[in-house]
Amino acid sequence: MTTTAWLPHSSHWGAFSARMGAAGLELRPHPADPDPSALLHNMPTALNHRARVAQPMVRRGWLERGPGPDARRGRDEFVALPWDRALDLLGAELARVRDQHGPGAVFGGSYGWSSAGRFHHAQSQVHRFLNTVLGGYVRSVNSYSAGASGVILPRIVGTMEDVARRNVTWEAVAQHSEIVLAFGGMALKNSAVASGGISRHVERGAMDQAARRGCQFICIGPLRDDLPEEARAEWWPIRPNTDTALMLALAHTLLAESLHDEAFLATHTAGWPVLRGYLLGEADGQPKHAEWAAPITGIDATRIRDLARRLTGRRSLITVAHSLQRAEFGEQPVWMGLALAAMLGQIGLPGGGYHYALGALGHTGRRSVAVPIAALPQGSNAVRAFIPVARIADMLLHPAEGYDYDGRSYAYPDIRTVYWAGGNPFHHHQDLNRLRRAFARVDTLVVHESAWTATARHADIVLPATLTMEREDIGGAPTDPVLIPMRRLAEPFGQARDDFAIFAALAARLGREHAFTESRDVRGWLRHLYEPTRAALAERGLPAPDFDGFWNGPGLDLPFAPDDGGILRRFRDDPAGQALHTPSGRIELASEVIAGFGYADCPGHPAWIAPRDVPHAAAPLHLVANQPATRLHSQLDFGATSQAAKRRGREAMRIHPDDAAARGIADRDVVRLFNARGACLATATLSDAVMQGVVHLPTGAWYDPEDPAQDAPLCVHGNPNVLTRDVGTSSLAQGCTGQLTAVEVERFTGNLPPVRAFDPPLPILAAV
Ligand code: PGD
Repeated sequence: MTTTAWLPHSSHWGAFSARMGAAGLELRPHPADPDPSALLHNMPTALNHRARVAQPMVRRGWLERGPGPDARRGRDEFVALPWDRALDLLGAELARVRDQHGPGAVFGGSYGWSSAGRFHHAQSQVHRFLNTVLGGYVRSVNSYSAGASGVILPRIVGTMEDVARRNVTWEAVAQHSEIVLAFGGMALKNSAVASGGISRHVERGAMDQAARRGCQFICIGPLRDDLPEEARAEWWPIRPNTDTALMLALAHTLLAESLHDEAFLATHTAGWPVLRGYLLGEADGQPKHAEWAAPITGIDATRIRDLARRLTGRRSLITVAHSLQRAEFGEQPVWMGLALAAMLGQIGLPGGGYHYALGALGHTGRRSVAVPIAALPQGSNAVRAFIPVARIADMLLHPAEGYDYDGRSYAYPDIRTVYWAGGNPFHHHQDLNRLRRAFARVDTLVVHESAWTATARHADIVLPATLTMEREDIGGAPTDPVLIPMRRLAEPFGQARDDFAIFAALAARLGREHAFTESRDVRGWLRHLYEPTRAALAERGLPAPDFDGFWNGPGLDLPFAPDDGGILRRFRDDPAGQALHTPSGRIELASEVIAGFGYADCPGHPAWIAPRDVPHAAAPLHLVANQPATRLHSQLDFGATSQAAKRRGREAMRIHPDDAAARGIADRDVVRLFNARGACLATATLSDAVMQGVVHLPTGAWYDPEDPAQDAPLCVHGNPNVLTRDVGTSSLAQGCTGQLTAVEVERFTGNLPPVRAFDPPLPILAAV
């Protein structure tokens, strides 16, 4: 397929247009984008990469011995099968599990970011298939992004949508904020990405505009570049996972010096006397003053008190990054950040108050689109069982065992089949050696993938999926002002098929094709999903072309709703009439409901609970394992931007020059990171943008075990999730704690093993 016409398309990291030239795919970003993402350049090289899955594959052991637990997953041979045979086998296996064990034995949580289109969204496709064809599945709730905050925020202030999306906008920051205290920073690599698509990256410009006006940005965190240069920020290095102690000390100073807004606390909050008593140490005898926090955080007490004073008498904004809650007791900084903002009394004012996760994604700090954007309906799920998403290995390893979550006790279901499309657990989950043991226990693991990720390598049945560029779709997000006709840019690789086509063929084998497809083909679905947007535009008297007009255009402009400050502005202005949906109708600085759960790891008010996963003699460094800057999670790790940032073919780990010198490590040395759970190689980059005592290895390098037959093989490529802990944030939310752990690092002196993560597994056998 070669076309000289530039055709529109979209991705989570940016809308663009492309054409297929003689030298391959050429891309140009959306013309309205002031700051396009370099992640776009991962796309062209992906189309024909050797890492692509070319045809259906079935693991040899599964083919020969049938379904059942098998420790050979991840190191067995694969057999290439024709589509019809692979689908027949899978259809029969799904029918077996449904008939013998019921749909409650199928885990279809299938967590993952998938791709940007509204229709081919793989997670929605797999959920719709399991609901309409099998009768349901065990689902997962919450996300790896916001596991703790997603549970606690609704109990203390409002939903994620209201607190992280429809809250302080970047326009308001640019115009009104005077001091922004950013716990965990607001790194542009995170806001470059918005699920569903983004046509304008505005964050750099907004911070630049604010800083030029005199707004002071302060980055609290172990990495200096978690705020961009344009913010002209002060960097306050802090010992990882001690932000709650700093927040408490800032709050204590405000209280001790009567700088807090007593009137706002009286009219807009509940539980202030409980929090005040805790700050003063009434029950535990320990006032949470700056001297108390200094040795915990590593920040001098005088500076803490000065910072508290600087926050008052001006428009202050407190932001708390997702990263802080992706750690042990991650609920606490989310709650205490809100409490600190409440004490400052600015919540609901333009550019002021509290914005959880501002800059965590390109959705945050945006106005909402005023017309609906349809998504694929998923049908209804007859299975009630669920797990908090990051508890997957616990579920597979401990069927029927009990666990606590959000005030109730549950038992893990007994899972026989795991079905994954659009996610990569060998990227997103923690303690990967434990995950391997967990996946060894199921009867069948099915994966739809475009490339040989480690998840595909551990599957029994691998079905080759198209990349978004190889299909037609509609791109749009509720925070972006353009609906994009995503035109097909290339022919499918090898025998790859769309997830929809795969599920339609399986549904036919299970006698439920119409229930799944509703007798629509892809174009039929796109027309159907476009209609609500068109109708709403027409109703407002705005340009509303029919589907063909939209499809042949460059993208349809969508109106934004006004920047009204969301629920917090309304609540500020009218606390009785616009009460919050919390038990008290107010911001809860203490929660009787949470206190009633009786959890020691999440008490009834924000509290300092010393983390257990901290550096010690055998693992003396903090590891920060955060989002990468050169790819989205693990997607297209073989693409040009991601590859250009690797050093000696491995992921780059940043280390402070003093920590490197103490270990005899030089820039570009290959190093081994290790702890009791696992080990990986990476290449050292010496940098004083990382505080001493901390090393930084982002997530997303594809897991590449040197010898998969071992229990805890060395990952030769640099996936930090071989090191992280698979433990929930607390009994309240059971969120993922992958952001931080403790490690040691040494120069690697052995024979350097090759990186094989992007080579297809060998041998691949032909079917007999
Ligand atoms: P991705 O790499 O985006 O990671 O975890 P997630 O699983 O979402 O995986 C998406 C997969 O879907 C890719 O393999 C891609 O090829 C595939 N895919 C894309 N489009 C399609 C499609 O159309 N069809 C099919 N069948 N497949 C498709 C991300 C998760 O990781 C997240 S959201 C967070 S916030 C967490 N962050 C951290 C962290 O900070 N630290 C650690 N240690 N661990 C984390 N894990 C989490």
